[in-house]
Amino acid sequence: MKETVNYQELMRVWRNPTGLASLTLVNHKAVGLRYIVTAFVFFGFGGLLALTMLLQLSRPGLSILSPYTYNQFFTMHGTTQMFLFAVPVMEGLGIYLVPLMIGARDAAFPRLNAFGYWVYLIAGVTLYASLLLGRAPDAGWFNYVPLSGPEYSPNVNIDFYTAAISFLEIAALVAAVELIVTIFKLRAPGMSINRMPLFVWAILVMSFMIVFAFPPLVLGSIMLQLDRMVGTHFFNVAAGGNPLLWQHLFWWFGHPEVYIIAIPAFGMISMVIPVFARRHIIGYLPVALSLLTIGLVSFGLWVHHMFTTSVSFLGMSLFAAASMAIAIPSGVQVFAWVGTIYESRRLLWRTPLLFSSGFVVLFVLGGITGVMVASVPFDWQVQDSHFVTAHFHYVLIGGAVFPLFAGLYYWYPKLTGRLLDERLGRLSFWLMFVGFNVAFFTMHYTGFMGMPRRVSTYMFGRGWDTPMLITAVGAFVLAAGIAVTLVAAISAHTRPADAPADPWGGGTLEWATASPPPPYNFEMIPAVNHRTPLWPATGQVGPADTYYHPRDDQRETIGTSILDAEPQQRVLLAGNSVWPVLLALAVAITFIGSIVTLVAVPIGAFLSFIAIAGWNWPREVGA
Ligand code: HEM
Ligand SMILES: [Cu+2]
Repeated sequence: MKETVNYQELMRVWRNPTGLASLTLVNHKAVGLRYIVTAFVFFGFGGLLALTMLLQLSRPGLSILSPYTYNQFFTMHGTTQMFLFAVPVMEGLGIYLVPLMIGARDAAFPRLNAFGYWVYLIAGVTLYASLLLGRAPDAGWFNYVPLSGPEYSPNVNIDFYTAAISFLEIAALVAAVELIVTIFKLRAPGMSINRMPLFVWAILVMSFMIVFAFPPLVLGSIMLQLDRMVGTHFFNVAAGGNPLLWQHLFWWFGHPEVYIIAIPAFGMISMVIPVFARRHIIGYLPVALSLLTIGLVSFGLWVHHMFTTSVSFLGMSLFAAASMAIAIPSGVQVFAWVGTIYESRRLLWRTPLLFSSGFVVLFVLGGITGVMVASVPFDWQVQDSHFVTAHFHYVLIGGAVFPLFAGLYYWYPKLTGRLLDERLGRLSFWLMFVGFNVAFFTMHYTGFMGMPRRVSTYMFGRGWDTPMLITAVGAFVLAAGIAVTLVAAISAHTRPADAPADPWGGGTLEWATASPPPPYNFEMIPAVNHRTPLWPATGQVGPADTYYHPRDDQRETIGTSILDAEPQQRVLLAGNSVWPVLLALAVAITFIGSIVTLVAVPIGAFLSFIAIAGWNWPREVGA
């Protein structure tokens, strides 16, 4: 039975302030949207850098970019796409969708959420400011020492890298912590861990991976910053330091990073395919377990990025074997997706399914070249060539951007109340799919022909000019495809927001509330007794008829037990506050200020202390 809901109170308590006061809002949907939109803006910037690079390489001997600028461009491109686009966009989607999927009114720590966003924004703007100043990082996205050390890079460029990256990763870490607690403690009563939507599983695994992968990166960049600024010798051979230490710290983070991006993408595909195949996914349990396995095993692969260093043969063999083994849990997922499509009796070929199928094809291809480069002698041949660039774009664009577009077309009505145009969606898909393959399949060949990555130009007569021209043309077609989706997204907003709550017939809880959802998500929290509570085939219509009713006059949701989701407590959630943005600014002074002067560090630390005190100042409940 439903109790009466006091909508007036709900709206008052959950209101999102507008204008300047919107700096204070903390609601997970507002913060999630900010993450997603900001990440796509950075994706656009990173894409423009890539197009300029390929324009430069389309003919031999061009001088659109000087070698010095070219170095900044590929470094900023890689850094942008990995740190400012791929990870934040996945976290943003998690922040937006997870509370809806698990039937909570907000995430566990709304203020921390908002704080993370501001940190991310400031770090991104700082990196792009360095590019505008012509002083962007230029030692590649993995920033190897000794090239990036004080001796060979005395300029400020690398300081931007070390300061901005260690600062930025605070954002990734707080979002991860916040998502883990939300998933463990705020699931609707009855949503035991084996009933969680697969996307929630994926976000859980991703978040744990972030918690284990990012601290070594932060540590490494702080150590490098100390080498550069106060003359420590962590990486300085002459003084007993070790440059390989940087590679270990970086790739301990860097390899899992690829899966930190790919796992949420897998999760999205596992949500989209069943809805358009009109059946449950085949092998829910193996799929969930293989997500976990990939997460674990991916921490044992990092040395495959170091096959051309002095690591022992035994070590290399072990890491090569582990790198090949990860194809197994990845394969489990592929079989589940293909099987689900194959077993469907009523496939709905809409844009989300198109992008999902395109993903499966590209991901398999990227996986195959991955197994190839996991073989040590093969890697020795293609190391640092365009073959590697081709391989990792198959994994990153095929394995993350395509699923992201599938997810975008699928959840856009939930996020905005507007469906994206189907014809534009198809056009966008085909342009992207064809353009991508023309560009990057060709790159494998150029790599075999010996074209090294990270060169700003090359000479006539190497046999690279025709394939590079084809690659450039393909990249522009890919970009045109992305632009079509941008047009679709903008034109959707010229139409009224009239999307129904569940336009695709989805089965999970995010479709049980309006599109877009009200700020409090659910007036009552439904009790769940099935993996797809909205699908009637299981003998029940709609969410179970038991509801839990948190209070309407304060920000409240239901806390449940970790495994079985038995209702345990009412959880009081924090409201809007100015302190998250102020704390982000104070921490920014510490990190970003250190580029200019080390005095900024104690000043920033002191201001952070004040902001943390303000954040925790006792206040009235419900205020
Ligand atoms: C939008 C289409 C894209 C195009 C046309 C493109 C093109 C390129 C090219 C040509 C390079 C090699 C530059 C060189 O070595 O001289 C490169 C490097 C790279 N790309 Fe992309 N890329 C795209 C999207 C992405 C995405 C979405 C990601 C990650 C999620 C990504 C990650 C990287 C990384 C990590 C590097 C290595 C940078 C370095 O060497 O430090 N790219 N890209
Ligand atoms: Cu790797």
